[in-house]
Amino acid sequence: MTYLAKPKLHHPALEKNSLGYVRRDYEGAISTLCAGCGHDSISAAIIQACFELELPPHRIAKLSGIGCSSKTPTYFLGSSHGFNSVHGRMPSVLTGANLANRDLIYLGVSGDGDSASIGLGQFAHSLRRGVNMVYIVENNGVYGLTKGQFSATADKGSKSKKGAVNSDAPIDMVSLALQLGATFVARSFSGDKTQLVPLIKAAVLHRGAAFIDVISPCVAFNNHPGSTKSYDYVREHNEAVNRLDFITGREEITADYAPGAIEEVTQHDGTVLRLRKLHADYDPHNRIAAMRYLQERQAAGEVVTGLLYTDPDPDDLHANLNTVDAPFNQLGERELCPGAAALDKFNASLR
Ligand SMILES: Cc1ncc(C[n+]2csc(CCOP(=O)(O)OP(=O)(O)O)c2C)c(N)n1
Ligand code: SF4
Ligand SMILES: [Mg+2]
Repeated sequence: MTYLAKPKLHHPALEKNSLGYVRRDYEGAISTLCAGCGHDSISAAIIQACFELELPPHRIAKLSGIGCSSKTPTYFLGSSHGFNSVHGRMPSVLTGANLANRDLIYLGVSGDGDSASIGLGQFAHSLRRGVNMVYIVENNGVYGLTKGQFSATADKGSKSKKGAVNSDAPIDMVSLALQLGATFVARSFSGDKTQLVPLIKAAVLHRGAAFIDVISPCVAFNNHPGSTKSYDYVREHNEAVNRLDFITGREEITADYAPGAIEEVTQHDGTVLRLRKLHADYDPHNRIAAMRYLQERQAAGEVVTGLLYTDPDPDDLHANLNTVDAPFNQLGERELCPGAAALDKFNASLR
């Protein structure tokens, strides 16, 4: 059995959002991942973010590939649309779904094997096309589901559980996302919910390709000394560039950050991202500076986390293709088949 259903009853006094949903309405089946797996913490952060954003579950579509990470959509948003695709193919399925129905919120969940190995091409093209989505890679540096082989994000020189040394150079998903033109790029840690939840909320409301690389330790195969994706390693080397506070048009949701150098980023829909800068010279609007900073800190052995880059006024694939405002699946026969005269006119325009 790959999942267990949760009992439907819950305490009547649980906090409700304005839609009348409690947090549990955003949960899924009981997880069958290993106890302590970072992926479960990411699922909890997604549930929290969707509850706080007061999203109607039926407006969300969650898509994934294959892997322990790609199994996780079963464990959250049980009332949302879901599609568990083939290994490495989530981005193209998500792109197609998004083109057919632009009205849904697309959440792509993948692993480092799923996105940095077999699915690297799909990952790249979905970001460079600006597909409006939140793309989360649950990055543990191994193929967890197939029992712990090094993945393409494993650092050179890092060790497997049995002591084998990885001799290949790593792929840094965040650097790649920046280079490919993603308009929202962040990295976080599954063990840092305070940082991860506002990042997911901001990414959901970002109109364009939003990518979050979440370091997510695999307790079964990659949580030992010698691993650079273990809980201890990430806690010791975590270098956060900013702390986030997310504010909707209506109310401030979290406000527990100490005052410091504050920068506010207003997104296209009026929501505000408030960044408390931990590094005064860090500018999350400068793609090239972000790439340079990442490389410098990486060379010093640090794992940079936080909101690394955002374009406050991005364009998405629909804007680039100039598609109609209505979702394709709501167009009627008249719009989809306007007749021979319209076809002749269109063909003539291409001659
Ligand atoms: C086409 C294809 N090739 C290989 C596999 C075997 N396979 C399943 S999951 C996986 C790797 C998963 O790694 P990752 O995406 O990092 O997920 P994790 O389990 O670490 O969360 C592989 C190689 C497969 N299912 N399909
Ligand atoms: S094998 Fe690793 S990635 Fe898979 S559920 Fe267990 S701890 Fe998580
Ligand atoms: Mg993995």
